[in-house]
Amino acid sequence: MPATTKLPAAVEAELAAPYALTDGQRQRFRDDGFVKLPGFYTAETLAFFDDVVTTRTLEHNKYRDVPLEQRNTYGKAFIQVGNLWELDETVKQLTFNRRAARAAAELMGVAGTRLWHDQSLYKEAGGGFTPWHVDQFYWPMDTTNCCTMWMPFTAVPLEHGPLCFGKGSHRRHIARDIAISDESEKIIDQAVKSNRVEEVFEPYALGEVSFHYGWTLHRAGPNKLDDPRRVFTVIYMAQDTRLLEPQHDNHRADWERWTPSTKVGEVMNDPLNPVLWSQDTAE
Ligand SMILES: O=C(O)CCC(=O)C(=O)O
Repeated sequence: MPATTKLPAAVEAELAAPYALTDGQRQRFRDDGFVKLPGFYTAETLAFFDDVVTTRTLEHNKYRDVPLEQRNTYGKAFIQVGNLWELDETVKQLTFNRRAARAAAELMGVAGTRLWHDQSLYKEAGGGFTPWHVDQFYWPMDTTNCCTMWMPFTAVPLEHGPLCFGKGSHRRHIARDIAISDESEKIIDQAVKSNRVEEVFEPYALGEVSFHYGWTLHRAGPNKLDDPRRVFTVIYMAQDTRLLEPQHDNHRADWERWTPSTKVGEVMNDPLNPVLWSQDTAE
């Protein structure tokens, strides 16, 4: 693994400092299933990590030699590289940052957060839409207290493919048993419309991030611009989350990849799932 690059002092300080969440933001997250937090990271922090995450993502891009038109819908949607923190000590400092792990805990109202995994999601120039789906379909967790931080390295106007959320859909039990696919796009789109779920599709300002629950319906539009939509995500779960008996192959694959030493019914205390922030150890 490449040696750690020393973080600029201002970046290091920012990653350790809490984000001042308001009561309104916490309430919106719980009511709507997502919240967008402006000014979460500064331009300096974003530019610093953009470089290293982009380098590692392109190095590990399995579609390097496959043109967009030869890929399926999922392959057109983004280049996806998981657990970059295992590949790069500098990225590890981003994935493990206490600012975001604490915000996730405070939004969910739990005593601490554990890492599920990180991933980069780069929607190439001309890349396709991300079909409607719910993330927790894939995750064998015994809790609803799990969420993703979606962190773009740039501002994301509508033409760049920001996330679109189904407001309040984490409480509606809509289409929870479908893997992301052309089918999920069609079925969930119909369900969203027939259940009158409000679709919230807004641009992201530079420095803005969003958090969404594992059961929140979401999708993203295509990238109509000439530069890639460069996004990093970190997935958190409550620190006491236990492994569910897997229900299908996607659960089994995620178990094997993201928490291999955990046994069914145990707290996910695998070395891949450290507690990143806990009120018991907070300074
Ligand atoms: O970035 C995208 O297009 C999709 C992201 C997503 O589904 C997620 O982070 O849960």
